[in-house]
Amino acid sequence: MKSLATRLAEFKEQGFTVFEGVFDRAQMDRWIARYPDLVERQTPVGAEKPTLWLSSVVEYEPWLMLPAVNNAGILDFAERVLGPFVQLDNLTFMAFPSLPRAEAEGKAGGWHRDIWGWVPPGSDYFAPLACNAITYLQDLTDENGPLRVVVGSHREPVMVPADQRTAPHAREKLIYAKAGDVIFTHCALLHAGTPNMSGKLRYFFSIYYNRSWLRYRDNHSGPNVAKIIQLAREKNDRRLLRLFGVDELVFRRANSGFQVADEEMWDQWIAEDRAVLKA
Ligand SMILES: O=C(O)CCC(=O)C(=O)O
Repeated sequence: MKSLATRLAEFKEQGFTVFEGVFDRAQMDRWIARYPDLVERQTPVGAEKPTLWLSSVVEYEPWLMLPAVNNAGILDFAERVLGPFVQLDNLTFMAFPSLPRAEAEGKAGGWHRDIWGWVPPGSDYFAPLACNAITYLQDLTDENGPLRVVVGSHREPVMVPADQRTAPHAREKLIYAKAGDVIFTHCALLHAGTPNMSGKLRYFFSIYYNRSWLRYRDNHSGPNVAKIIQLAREKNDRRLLRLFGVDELVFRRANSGFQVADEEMWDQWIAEDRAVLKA
C-alpha cells in the first residue's frame, strides 16, 4: 500500500492519484439498486425528463450513502491535500445512458476543470480549494468510456478551444479504473469522461470536497444530515462535523498567522482533532 507521503508527492506532480478497490461489490450493488428510486424522488412532478444527475443523496439516503463520502482512507488523504478543512460540497450520483455508437465513438465527454478550480498561472504547485473523488461502479472499458486526464495540467495553463472540447486531447492519458477505485483529482486538473456506448448504464460518483470556508452545493440542512451532525457532536468528531459544513474552528485555523509551514500546521491540527474524538 502506498504511504500518504508517496501519494501526496504523486498528487502534487500529476494532479491526481488512484486509490484501488476502495468500495466493494456488495456496497456498490446496494447503491446501484437505489438509483432508480432516487431518480424518481428527485425528478420534479410533471417534468418532461427524469433527473439523472442526482445530488444531495446523503440527505435522501443517509445511512446508505454516508460510507461513500466518509471513507477513512480517502478523508485521511483529503486532509493532507486540503488541510483539516474537508467539507462535502456535493455528492453526484449519475448513471450515464448508453448512446448510439455513431454519436459516441472517438469522442471525449467534455474537457473541463472542476468547480473552485482556476487556470494555473505557472508551474508552481498550489494546494487545491477542492478535490474530486471520482468513483466508478463498474470497470471502465473502451465501450463504457475511460476517464481522460492531462497529467500535470493543474500546474500548467493548458486549455482546450471550444470546438475541441469533445475531441481526444494530444496529451491525454486514459484511465481504465476498476469498479470501486477512486481517482482523487485536484480541482485545476484538466479532465474529461468518455461517452458511454456499452449498451449498459455507466454508474459514477463525483464525491466532491471543498474547503470548509467555502459554500457547498448539497443540502446539509435537512433532517437526515441533522441526525449525522448530532451523532458527530456526541462523539466530538470534528472531521465528520466539518464534512457537513460545521467547522467551529474555521476562523481560528484560517487566520493562524501563517508562521508555520501549512502542511506542518495541518498535521498538528489533525492530531488535535483525533485527540478529542470520543470512542
Ligand atoms: O464521466 C466521467 O468519467 C468524468 C467525470 C467528470 O469529469 C467529473 O466528475 O468532473
